Amino acid sequence: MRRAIFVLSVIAFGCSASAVPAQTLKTVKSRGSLICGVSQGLTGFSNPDDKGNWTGFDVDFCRAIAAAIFNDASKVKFTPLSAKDRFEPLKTGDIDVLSRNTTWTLSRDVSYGNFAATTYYDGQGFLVRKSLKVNSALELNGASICTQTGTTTELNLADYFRANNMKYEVIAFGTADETIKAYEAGRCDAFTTDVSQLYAEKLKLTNAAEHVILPEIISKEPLSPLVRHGDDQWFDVVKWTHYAMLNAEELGVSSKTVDEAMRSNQPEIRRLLGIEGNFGEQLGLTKDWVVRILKQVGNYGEVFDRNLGASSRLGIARGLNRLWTKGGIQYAPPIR
Ligand SMILES: N[C@@H](CCC(=O)N[C@@H](CS)C(=O)NCC(=O)O)C(=O)O
Repeated sequence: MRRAIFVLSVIAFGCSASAVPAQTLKTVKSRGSLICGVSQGLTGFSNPDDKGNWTGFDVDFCRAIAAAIFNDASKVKFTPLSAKDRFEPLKTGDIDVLSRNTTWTLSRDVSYGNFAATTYYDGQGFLVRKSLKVNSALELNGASICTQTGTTTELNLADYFRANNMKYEVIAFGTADETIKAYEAGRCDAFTTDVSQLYAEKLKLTNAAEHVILPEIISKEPLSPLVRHGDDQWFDVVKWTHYAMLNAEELGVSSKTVDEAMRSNQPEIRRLLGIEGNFGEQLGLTKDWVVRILKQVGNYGEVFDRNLGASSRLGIARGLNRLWTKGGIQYAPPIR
């Protein structure tokens, strides 16, 4: 009998995909911090300063998860990952969530985990020197193009040139820094990546005004945080962190107005802030999970604005990332 139980448990546990526990929320709570995979340095999304303090849109997303869990947005350890090596640490359990300007694609969804929600709708573009006198990507026939390995960027580039019957030479590097430096040194005619990243990398050029982003957007790059397969509770926590921040913006509740909003008699606001219902508890969190996020990190619009938008060095327009009520496609399911 005991042997039978042993054999059964080997079948049940020994044959599972990996040794990583399925209960990530429990693991994170008992560890006392969230481990968040980010880029190796990309202004606006995830970037460390000289003291090792990380800032950015993807960083704030992890801080929001930590705020919801611990009521302390600082309880996050950031693990910088290259484009090529970003997925493995999720599988092995070395990170709890990948929040690294990562495009949601079918094969990544099948192979690496669950994409929680599109936090940023992006698309791929090209940066060229004005002196090249090129006004459209369709004039890049025969050009050499700098890009980064292990990205969707490389694949879209091949598609675009093939579809338009144009020739090109790709020069690929392991990091964003190497890629932009090679472009600046004149090793290639154009630099290609997601447009948000073109804005970020352009800031590193000695004379940014001599370069221009071409008008074509050649792909869809829905950027999303990624969690492991097989842990629905954690998937929900990460997904609803984004949706809570979006719903808060839609309802006009921000870091500045949250205290006042606690006195609101609007049912949607009362549910958002945990005054009515037990939505936080349903996720394995506390009633005030959204209040914690809003007080410590802010709503979606505030996070966008300070890292990527009008109040940032990048100055990227909200564009597709406006709320659905304002002409964009950011739309959150309701909290009820
Ligand atoms: N969204 C694309 C591109 C992501 C990507 O890694 N882009 C580079 C180009 S700027 C980057 O973020 N590099 C930062 C780094 O190397 O840490 C993808 O998911 O494949």
